[in-house]
Amino acid sequence: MNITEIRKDFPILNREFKGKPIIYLDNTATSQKPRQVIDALVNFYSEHNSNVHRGMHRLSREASLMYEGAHDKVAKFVNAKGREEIVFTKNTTESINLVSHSLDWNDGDEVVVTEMEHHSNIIPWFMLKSKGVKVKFVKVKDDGTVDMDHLAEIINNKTKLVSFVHISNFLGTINPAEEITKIAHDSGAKVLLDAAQSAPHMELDFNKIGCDFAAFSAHKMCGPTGIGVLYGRQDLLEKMNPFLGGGDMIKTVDYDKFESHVLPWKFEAGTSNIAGGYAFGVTIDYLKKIGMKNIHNHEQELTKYALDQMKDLNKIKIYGPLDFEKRGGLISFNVEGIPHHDVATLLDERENIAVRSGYHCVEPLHKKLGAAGSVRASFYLYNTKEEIDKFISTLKQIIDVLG
Ligand code: 7TS
Repeated sequence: MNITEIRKDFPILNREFKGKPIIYLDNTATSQKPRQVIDALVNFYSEHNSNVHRGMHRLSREASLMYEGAHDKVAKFVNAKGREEIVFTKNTTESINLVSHSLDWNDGDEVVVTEMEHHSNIIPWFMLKSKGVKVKFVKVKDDGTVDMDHLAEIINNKTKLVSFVHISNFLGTINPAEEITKIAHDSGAKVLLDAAQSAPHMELDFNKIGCDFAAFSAHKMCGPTGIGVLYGRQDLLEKMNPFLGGGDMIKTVDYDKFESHVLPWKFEAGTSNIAGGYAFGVTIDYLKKIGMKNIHNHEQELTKYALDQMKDLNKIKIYGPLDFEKRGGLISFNVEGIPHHDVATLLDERENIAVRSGYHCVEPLHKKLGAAGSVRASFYLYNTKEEIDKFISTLKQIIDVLG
């Protein structure tokens, strides 16, 4: 993997502030976009723009094929059966909300999530309270991994769904997706995998993992904002009611009834983000050309490189597993005596280093760990060891002066 060549694909990496380059380490929030994806958006609007599934004219047929073809590319990328298992949504959040709205809930049903979930995988289940649905949390152990004994303890025949994050956007932990799925299935529960942080960074095979649903966002994997995916097993999606009603999701409508369209269009009501969807297909081509295994290996190398140095720094508390092989390419930490927002602001002011600070939408676990927030550095395919060196040396300076 030639990082120098890859970096040339990302125009934003040429930007400078005060004569110095940007060091973008906020990839967990959103990734940067390669020229190929930006060009795809421009090309769609310049040459092919039209609504899909609505016109007999050539432009509409062309746009429909481009938009539909992107579903096929995503299906292959995650080893789904085909486009019928791939619903385009707005983002991971909408995908999870689609499942919470469309599954058939009964009073007393339980949803099991882990203590390390993003708010997007907590709030949609809390919102089912009026239907009598209860949310249970699996404990996270001191080493930042899921307590599998506790999981087995709290799952029972009332558990309708186990919904968990594949790679934590706070701890970085890679959860044992196949193992958790098996435990859930053995007790008759369905499984939703929050793949927002795994789909961009590793090879994924939803069929092998065995999950019933999975959610992820294009914008975290070099794609445009406003496009997300809900993967769902075809037999389950067939039985579920549509989340939104309107144009394009119906086969027939009368004054007293309607019949839903075939999958996946049944869940894609109204005019979709057509250009974004098409450009997402181009994004998948881009990632596949580089190779997901190569991307994962590169990030693990960067993570090991950064962790090894950070472990030796004074006054630093690192969250999540210390073994780089058990985590994705992100490191959340705090510096004793310096508020997290101050660390982030100083990194930015001194060397244009973009990191995130705050709760990262994982407020309950921060509170459980006694943290009012944390600083998070997160890596992607275009980051280099030189950037990590700059990040570490600047962090050291900040600690020396203020810590
Ligand atoms: N799940 C996980 C694990 C995430 O990291 C995020 C976004 C989401 C769900 C929601 O994704 P969205 O595309 O619907 O917004 N995480 C972050 C973050 O860590 N910083 O900003 C967004």
